[in-house]
Amino acid sequence: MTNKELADVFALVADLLEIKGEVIYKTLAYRKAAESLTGLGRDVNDIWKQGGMKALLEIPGVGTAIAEKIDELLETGQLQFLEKLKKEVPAELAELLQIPDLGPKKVGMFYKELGVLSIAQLKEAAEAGKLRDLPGMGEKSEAKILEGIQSLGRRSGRQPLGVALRFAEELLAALRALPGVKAAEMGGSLRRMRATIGDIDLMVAAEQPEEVIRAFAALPNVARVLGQGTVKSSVEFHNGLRAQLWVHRPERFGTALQYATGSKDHNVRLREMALDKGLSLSDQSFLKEDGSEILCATEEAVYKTLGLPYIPPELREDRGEVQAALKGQLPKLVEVKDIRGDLHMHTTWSDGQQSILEMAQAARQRGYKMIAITDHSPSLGLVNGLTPERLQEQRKEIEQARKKIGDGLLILHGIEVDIRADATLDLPDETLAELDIVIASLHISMRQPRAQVTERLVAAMRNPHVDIIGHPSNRTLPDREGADLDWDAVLAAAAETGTALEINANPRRLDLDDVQARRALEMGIKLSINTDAHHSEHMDFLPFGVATARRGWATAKDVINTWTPKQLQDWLKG
Ligand code: DGT
Ligand code: CA
Ligand code: ZN
Repeated sequence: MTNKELADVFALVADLLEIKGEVIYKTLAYRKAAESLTGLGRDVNDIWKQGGMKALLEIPGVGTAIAEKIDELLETGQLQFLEKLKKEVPAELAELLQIPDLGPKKVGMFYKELGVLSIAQLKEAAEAGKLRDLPGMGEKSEAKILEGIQSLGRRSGRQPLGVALRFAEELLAALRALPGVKAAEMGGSLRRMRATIGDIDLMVAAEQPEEVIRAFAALPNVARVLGQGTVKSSVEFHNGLRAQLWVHRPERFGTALQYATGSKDHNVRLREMALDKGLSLSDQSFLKEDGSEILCATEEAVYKTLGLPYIPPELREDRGEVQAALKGQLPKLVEVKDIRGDLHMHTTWSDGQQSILEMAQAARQRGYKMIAITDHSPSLGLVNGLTPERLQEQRKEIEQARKKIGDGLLILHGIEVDIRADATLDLPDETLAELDIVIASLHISMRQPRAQVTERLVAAMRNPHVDIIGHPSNRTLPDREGADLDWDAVLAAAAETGTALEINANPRRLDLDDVQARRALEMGIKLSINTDAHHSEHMDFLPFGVATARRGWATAKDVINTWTPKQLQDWLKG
C-alpha cells in the first residue's frame, strides 16, 4: 500500500466514526495520522521494513494505536477494525461527506430515516422534497444540499499552489543534487504561479538524460511510474501529486523551459511570431527554413530571438503581455522585497495563536516597517471575537507592545469586522472610528443571491471607517467557490469609495484572484497584500499573495503594503 492509500484508510475510519456519532476527539487521531502520512517524505513501507513498529512510532502523529493499524495493513492489506466498522456504518456513506456543508450527523440521519446510501439517492430524495421534513432541516437546507451536489460535479482535481510548490521545491533540490545535473527548474502552471495546479512540470539540463530519468523514478516518495522514455518521465507520488520530468541538453534548456512553462496560449502566440520571421519554434530550438537551428540555452535568448524583452512567467497567459512587450510597455511588477508590512493578522485576542508582541517581534525580524493587528469581531460564534470593551483592553496591550518594540515598527490597531448577513457591520461606528485601520470581510451567509451578497460588500465600502475589504470573494482553494458577486458593482464601489481590496496571501485563498485584481488596477483601485496570519509562521505566505498580484499586473505603487508608514497613515486618514 502507498502512503496515500494508508492515509485514505484512516480518513475513511474517521469519517465513518463521525457518521456513527462518535465524539470528534476520538476521530482526531485518525485525521492526524492521515494528514501526516500524506505529507511524509518517505515511503512508509521502507520505514516499516527497516524498523518495524518502533520506527512507525517515530512518524509524527502516529501513536501506538495507529502504528498497530499500519502494521496490520501492511502485513495483511486489511484492517479488522475498519471491516467491523463497515458492518455498522456502510462505507459508501463517507462519499456523502464530500458534499460541501454536509456534516456526518446529517449523513447518518439521512441513512437511518430514508436509507440514503449514495449521492445519487440523496439527490433523488432532495428533489422529491423528502429532506425538508426531517429534524433540523427545511426547504432552504434541502436546496443547499442540491446545490452542494451540483458543485461536486464541478470539482477540478487540482491542488492549491501552496501544496504543490513546497513539494516541487523538494523535488528540485533532489534533482539538483544528482551528478551531471547542470540546472533544474519548474515549468508549467507552477512556475506561472497559478492559484491551483494540475500537475508538476520539471525541467532538467543534463548531458546524460538516462541517469536522471532513472534516479527520478527511484526517489523515495514515488508511488508509481506512469510512463517513461529516454528524455521524459511521468510519475505519481505517495501524496497523490503527479509530476512530469523532461531532460534536455544544456544548450537547448532555454527553449525547453520556455515551452514547458507555457501557457499553451502564450506559446501559440510566440510560435506565430516565429513563423512570421521564417522560424519554427519548438521545445528543441528555432528551426530555420534551410534546416539549420538556432539554439537557446536561456529563456532570455528565446525572447530576444523573437525581438522581445524577457516576459516574467506570471504574465504568460496570453492576456496582452506579448503586445505590451512589443511596445515596451510591460509593467515593472511588484516584488516580495518591495513589501514593507502586513496589514491583516490575528492574535490570541481572537483565534490567533500568538500574542501581539510575538507577532510584532516576528514582523520586525522580517524587516517590516509596519503591521496591523486585526482580530475578529464578535459575531463569528466560533472565535473569541472582540467587543468594544475588549478592544479598549486590547488597545492597552498594543500600547505596551509599541513601547517594547520602539520606533522601527509602526503597529496599527485594527479589526477584521464581520459583514453581517443583513449588510450591517458587526461593531458600532463609534468603535470603528477609534481604530487605526478597519478590514471588513464576509464570513457567513455567503451563499445569498447575487444582488444581496454584493450589496453587503458595497454597503461595507460605503462605511467611511472601512479601509480594506478582506478576502473579497471568500473562496477557498482548490474547489470552494466564492460568493456569487457582481464584480462590476463591487469594483465600481471600491473605486468610488477609495477602498482597497485585499489579496489574501493564504494559499488556500489567494483572494482577490489575478483576473479581478487586474480589473481593479485598471480602475485605479489599490490592493493590499496580507497574509491573514494566525501564527507568525504564516507570514511566510507573502510570496503567494505577491505572485497573485503579479499575475494581475500589479506594480509596487499599486500595493499599499509597499508604501512608507507615513504614506500609509496619510492614506488611512484621507
Ligand atoms: P496544469 O498542469 O493544468 O496546472 O497547467 P499547465 O500550464 O502546467 O499545463 P500542462 O501541465 O498541461 O503543460 C505544461 C506546459 O506544456 C504548458 O504550460 C505549455 C506546454 N504545452 C502543453 N501542451 C501544449 C501544446 O499543445 N502546445 C504548446 N505550444 N504548448 C503546450
Ligand atoms: Ca502542469
Ligand atoms: Zn483574518
